[in-house]
Amino acid sequence: MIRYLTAGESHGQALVAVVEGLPAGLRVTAEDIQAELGRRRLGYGRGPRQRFEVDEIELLGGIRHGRTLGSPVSILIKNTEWFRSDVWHEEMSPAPGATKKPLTQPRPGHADLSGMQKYGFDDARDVLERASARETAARVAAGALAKLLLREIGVDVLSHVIQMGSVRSTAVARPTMADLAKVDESPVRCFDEKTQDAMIAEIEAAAKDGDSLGGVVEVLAYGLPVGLGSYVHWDRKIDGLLSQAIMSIQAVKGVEIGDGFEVAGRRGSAAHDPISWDESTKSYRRESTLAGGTEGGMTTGELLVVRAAMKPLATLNRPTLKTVDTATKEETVSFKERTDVTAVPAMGVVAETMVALVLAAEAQRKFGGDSVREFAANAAAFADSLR
Ligand code: EPS
Repeated sequence: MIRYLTAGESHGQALVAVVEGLPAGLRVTAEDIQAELGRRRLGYGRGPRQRFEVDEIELLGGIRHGRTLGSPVSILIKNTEWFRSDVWHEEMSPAPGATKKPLTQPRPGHADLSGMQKYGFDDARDVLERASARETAARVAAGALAKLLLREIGVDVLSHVIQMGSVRSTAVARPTMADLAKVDESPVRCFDEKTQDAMIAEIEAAAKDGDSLGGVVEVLAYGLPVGLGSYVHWDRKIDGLLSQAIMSIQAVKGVEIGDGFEVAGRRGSAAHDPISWDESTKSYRRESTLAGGTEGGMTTGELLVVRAAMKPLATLNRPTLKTVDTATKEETVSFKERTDVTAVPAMGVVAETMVALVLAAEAQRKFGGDSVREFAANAAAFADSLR
């Protein structure tokens, strides 16, 4: 099964992703991974760093002649920031030494203070360099491989922004894979053209005030097989696995499967997706998507709908947040850095990644196979058995 690890700090030399457990024979090019990394940098409201980070990768192992070997895939993503500035060579040097500028004004809402206390650091930089959402570039590289594997069994994962700050889209139409280019072209990755401009205005207003914004993204997975996850044990339920993966994304504070929160206020008679038989495809259908494509901890084979709510970033340009100087214990304000106004559009791409990694791992658990051919044949045989 797919397992992966990321390493690296935001202003260190590079990020690394090691992805283990992919079957042999999966077609992969550096461009496939590069394209996903490019999508993660999209979005109105990102800070100056995104203008020069290129997320250039090197494939260090596990891929030969454009195909996975079944061995761990190792991907290096250089941090342009480190290469263009001597400051970071010194500040992030692995050699013994000490910084001349410890950060001692932890930001409320960031990992800074709890991280300093937990690991015994006097400098918030020891925490923030790894807590930074820069790390998600390595996840997206791993997720690109998961998406390619899912595509072998006809599964596609995409996302769109449905809320930016207080502006929420009320459109019911959902994008399909054919619409993904259009979503990515939207400066806020919003499928609903009517709401897009209000979202941009919301970002501009927050930027003017030096403030930040959160929001909500919706991740959709099309073409899923029935039965990923399981009802038999709490730790095998697909909803639980997806929620953990989504909640692991920096600044995400809420997750919803289908219309989970809205349905809580309905009566049972109006809260479930009716089942019908489709003679043309010889398959069962759910007539609505309230449950978001899962029942009893398993995929139903319908559209998977997962939402992620992101809080506004804790680094602000202008307004100050009250904190305490950890060196003097005196009241002060959190340190200011260049920052993004919002990272919600980028978070959507990261959320796709996390969903794809969970689905790919669970598909492998169900269908097995050391080669992609074996994996796909097992998935096809299972689909046939249901007809
Ligand atoms: C981040 C702060 C900003 C973001 C960064 C995440 O970086 P910096 O402090 O270097 O300006 O741009 O995101 C990325 C670099 C990225 O690639 O996503 C933070 O504090 O989480």
